[in-house]
Formats: sequence, structure tokens, C-alpha cells
Amino acid sequence: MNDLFGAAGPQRGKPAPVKGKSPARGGTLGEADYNAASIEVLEGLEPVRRRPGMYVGGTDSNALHHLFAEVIDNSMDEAVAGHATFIEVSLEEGGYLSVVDNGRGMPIDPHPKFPKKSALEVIMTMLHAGGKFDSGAYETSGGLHGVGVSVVNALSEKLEVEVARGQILYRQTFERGKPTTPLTIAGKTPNRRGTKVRFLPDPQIFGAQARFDPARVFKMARSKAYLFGGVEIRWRCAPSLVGESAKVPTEATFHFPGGLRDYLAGDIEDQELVADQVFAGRVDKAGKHGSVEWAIAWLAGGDGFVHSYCNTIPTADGGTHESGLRTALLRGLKDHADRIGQSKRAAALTTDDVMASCAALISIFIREPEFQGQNKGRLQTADAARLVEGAVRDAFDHWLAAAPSQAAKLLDWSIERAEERIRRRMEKEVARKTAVRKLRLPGKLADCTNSSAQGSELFIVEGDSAGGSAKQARDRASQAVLPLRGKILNVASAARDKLAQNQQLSDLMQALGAGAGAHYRSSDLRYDKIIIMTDADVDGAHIASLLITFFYRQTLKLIEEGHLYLAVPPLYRLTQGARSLYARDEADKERLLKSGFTGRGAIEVSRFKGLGEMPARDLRDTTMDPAKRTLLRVALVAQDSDATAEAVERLMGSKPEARFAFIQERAPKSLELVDV
Ligand code: 2B7
Repeated sequence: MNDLFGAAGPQRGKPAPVKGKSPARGGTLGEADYNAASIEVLEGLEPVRRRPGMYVGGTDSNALHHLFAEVIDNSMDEAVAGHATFIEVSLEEGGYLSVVDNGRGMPIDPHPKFPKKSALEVIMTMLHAGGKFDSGAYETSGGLHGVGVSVVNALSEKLEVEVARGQILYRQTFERGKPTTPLTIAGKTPNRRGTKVRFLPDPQIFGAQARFDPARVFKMARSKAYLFGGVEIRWRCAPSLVGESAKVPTEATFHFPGGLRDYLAGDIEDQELVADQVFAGRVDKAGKHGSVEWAIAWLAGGDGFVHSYCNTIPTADGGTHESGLRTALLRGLKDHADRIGQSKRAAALTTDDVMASCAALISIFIREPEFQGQNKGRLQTADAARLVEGAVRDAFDHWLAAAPSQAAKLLDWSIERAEERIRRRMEKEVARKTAVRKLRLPGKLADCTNSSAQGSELFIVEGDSAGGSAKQARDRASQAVLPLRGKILNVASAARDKLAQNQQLSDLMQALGAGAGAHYRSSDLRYDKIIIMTDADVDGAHIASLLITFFYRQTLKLIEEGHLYLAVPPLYRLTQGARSLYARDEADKERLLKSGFTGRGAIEVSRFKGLGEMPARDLRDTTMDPAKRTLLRVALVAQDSDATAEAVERLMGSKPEARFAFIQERAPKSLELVDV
């Protein structure tokens, strides 16, 4: 073996001390030492092993596969630059992954800054601390995206590099980032050219069980061939790694001169399309430099996606090239709508409407791209937006103009998406308003859980104790209970401002949710039945009449539309042994005493003093359970509403003499109770 430089090796592999930093301590730079010059500094790999997450985003399977991406990206750079025509990817039994290209081969000459080391060793063992290699020869089109192959080296238990250059084969090996051999000449290679990197990810970093997923590596390798039609990718995988049923072949060759159009076809298989044809194209050297390729299909059903790439590197978080694409498609479609006299319909369109369930691939090649974000997954280069927008826009205009019927389908479909979006937003707004109204419900209301008015009932009860019984007796899903304390304000005689201030009535109006007076809106009523449930005595009747007056005056429509009811609680309970019967009134009681019981023994008669004293079960069985109860619907009898108004005024108004006269006249009832 020939030690080419005599300086490399495990013992002498330490980087030369650099001003302002002591690698021996491996410490971080002090604030004072941190100057512009330090940014250019290359440092050793200890930081990578100490904090792998900072360099490859973690130590999980994603991070592991990132190592492969890092290596193949270097080969792709050589291919895209026109120096390599093929790349071999081999997954080996022992967990090794090897990548070979037929490019120019990593430089092996002494590095200008570290004359005792080869460029190869510097590339493999020194962390590129943030600036750039200042020699143009080492510039990658991946730019700052690639964390560098030295990170792969740092995180590999073993790694070997072979370079075939000038008919000579060079070789150097490493362990956990440190050289285990110097760069040596391994022989002559008259027919070989390029670089080989073979490595085994370190189980100390990724875990003892960590392995490359053949399917994932396969897909990553294949996608490179789709992204750059000028390269052939040769795939090899140890048979023991692929199960019998797996879709991963042990050997394959990828070469896709059809590029993204072919890639997309494979991705969407035979899904139905909105426009029958795929919109695909390629513009080389668009603008000053850089090229753009795209393939887009609008899927009739199912989820869409946008996969974007820069220099064959996936940009999972999008960026400027994706924005350029979105702008081009939206403006193109809107302008087309203008041309065919449909601009009004297309006015509301947004990029999301045009891109909804659209399967899109966009790939650009530019020099010195800039990436941002945690995983450097977003392209930042501003020029890329203009580059893509210009290229795609031109082609899209032609595509739309050349196939008017497809263009019409796409336009109609996009407008439908916009309408759907606007409808959804309105529904959301309504739901939000309903939620806000719910928040404003009075504290005393025990609301039902059903949110729809249909089939739900509000029981207005007298006093907190009756309220308590009613809450126990109710069906929570459909029955709400609002207790009112004592006599409520007489609406017919009270002044307007007093009405507005009255807590009881304002609680009631809030619970109903439909407003009052001129602002009453039936469609907002929160319940189907409003049931007044007062004690079966004179006071109870009075409260009921006050409430009815309130509804009559404030929400007449509610009565007209048949929403107002009176509950009919019993007055007596008759018990003989285990059997109980309930009586509505005196007459009912007499009837039951005569014929209601068959057995012998005393019949116990108890008179309910109030609903609050009634056991919840009895209240449910007699008054609240829709299957067993009696309800009276409050209805307007007089067709002539003036006559009704006059009657209410005389009965409930502020002049007692009018009330007295009314009763004296025994005028026909204005309000009638209809047994239901
Ligand atoms: C920034 C560094 C990593 N590099 C070169 C030249 C060719 C070359 C490489 C490579 C991965 C697995 C096989 C340029 C670039 C270093 O500078 S890296 N090929 N292939 C590679 O890593 N493949 C190069 C200019 C003139 N001669 C050679």
C-alpha cells in the first residue's frame, strides 16, 4: 500500500489547529472568538456524533435513510453536471449500502488549506461549518442542502471510499468518521472512472436493530432516475433482504427519458381524470440559468399531492418553485376564463381551488439553491418562483387554448371547488354562531343535549324546587328545564324598560334564542315545544296566564305556529297497597275513587301541594313523559287578531275595572286550551 501523503491515519488524523478554536478540547467557540473568519472554518466530526439530531434530524429510520440521500445526491450532482451517466446502488446482506458513480471521482490531490491531507480526506472527515468550500471544484448543486458526506462518515461504524481517477484506483477506509487507513493506491483501473462509497450505519447511533428498508431505498433510487432522464440507475439488493412477496426486485435498471410524465403516470395509475390529458412539459435553460420540468393531472376523485424537487432533492415543505407553479396555474386558468367570457364565474377562484386533488410533480435545476427550515425541506431561492411561473404559464396557456373542451372541464371543476369551499365556510360560520349562542344561555337553564330544535322541549317551571324535580324527571336528550322564581312580571301592564331589565324574562328569551317583538325569528327558536308547567293551583294558573301574556305580546308567531303548551300535572295521588293512580282534578278523583281500584283496603288520597314535592318518578309518569302525559296547546281562537288583543288587554292590562268587566260579560274565551 502506498501512503500518498504520509499525514493521514488514525494517529495523525486530527485536524490542524485553527486560530480561535482548540479542537483538542472540542469545545464550542467563545463569543469573542466568533468572527466572520470562523464561519469558513472546518471542524472535526465529534459534534456530529454528540448531537446527530442537529445534522440528520434525529436517529430514527428517517435519519438513517437520510444518509443514503446524502451519498446518492453527490453522485446525482456528477450526473446532472454531465460527468456521470450511471449510478449503482447496492443493499448488502450485512447492512452495508454502497453507491457507485462513473463521474470524475472525488479529488485526491492535496487540499489547498491542509496540504498534508488529500481533498478526499478533508471531504470525508471535516464538518463543513456553515460557509462554502471556497474552491469551485467542490461546489455541489445541492448547495447548503447537503449536510455533507462527512456526516455520513461520522455516523457510520464503517465506511470506505474508492476513487477511480486517471486510470488509478485510490482507497481509504474510516471508522466512526476517523481514517483507519491512509489514502492509498489500490491498483490500476484503465476502464473505470468515478467514486464508490460503501458504508454501514453505526448501531451506536441508530440502534442495534436499525436497518435500511429495501422498499424505501428502492423508491428513493428509482425516483432519481425519473427526476433526471440523463442517468441510469442500477439497483441491486441481497435476496435475503427482500421477502418473497415484496415488490422490491433483487436487480433492476432505471432509465426514464420520459421523465416526470412517466413518474406521474405510475403514481396515479388508472385514476379518473378531470381533463383527460396530463399537462406536462419541460423547459431547459429557462431564464438565465436553470431548467424546469413538470407533470400535472387533475384527479376526479381522491386526494391530490404536489411533490417538488430541486436538483433532484425532494423539497417536502415546498417553497418558491411550488408557489411559482400555483401562481401559473391560477393565473392561466383565470385568463383563460376571461378569454372565453367566463371571468365572472372564475373571479372567486384561489390557488387551492385550482390545485385541489391535483397530482403534481415539479422539478427544477438551478445553481446554488438555498434551502430553509428545520429539515431544509423548503426552497428559498426567490428566482425559482419567476423561473417556474414563466415556464409553466406559457405552456399552460397553449395547453388550454389547444384543447378547449378539456379547458372547460377543468374550469368548471375548479369553480365547483370554489363554490364548495365558500359553502363550507358559511356552514362553519353558522356553526360558530350557534356555539356562541349556546355560550350565552342563562345559567339556570338545564339544556337538553340535542342541539336541533326538532323534537326538543323546554319546560318552564315555577320555582327552584319544582325545577329540581323536573330536572330529575326529564329526558336529558330532548327536554330542557328553565326554573323561574316567583311571579313573573306582567308584561301587559309593565313599562318597556322594566321589561328589558327583568331577569326572568330575559333568561326566558335567551333560552328561546329567537328574539322578541319585531326581531322575533321562528327559524332561530331553539325548541319545538315550549311547555309551561306550573302547580295545579290558583297561583300556578296565574303564573301560566302571565307567561301566556308574555308570549302573546312578545312572540305571537310562536303561539300562531303552535309551539306553546301547558303541562297538566295531577292534583291528587290515590294509593291502595302497591297501586297508585293520579287525578287531574276533583271530578277525576271522584271517578277514580269509585271505579279506579278493584282490591279491598283503604285508599289513601294525597293532594300535591306543589310540583316540587312530587317524587321525580311521579312527575315523569304523569306530566313529562311524552308517552303518558297530557298537554294543552295554547291556540288563538279569534281569527280577528284585534279582538284577541282587546281581550288580552282587558284581562291582563293595567286597568282592574276592565278586567272585572270582561269577566262580568263572560265574553267568549280569547285564548283556548286545546287538549292534545
Ligand atoms: C462537495 C464534494 C462532496 N466531488 C468532486 C468531484 C467529483 C465528485 C465529488 C462525487 C457518492 C458515492 C459514490 C469535481 C464534492 C466532491 O469534487 S463527490 N464525485 N461522487 C460521490 O460522492 N458519489 C469533482 C470537479 C473535478 N473533479 C472531481
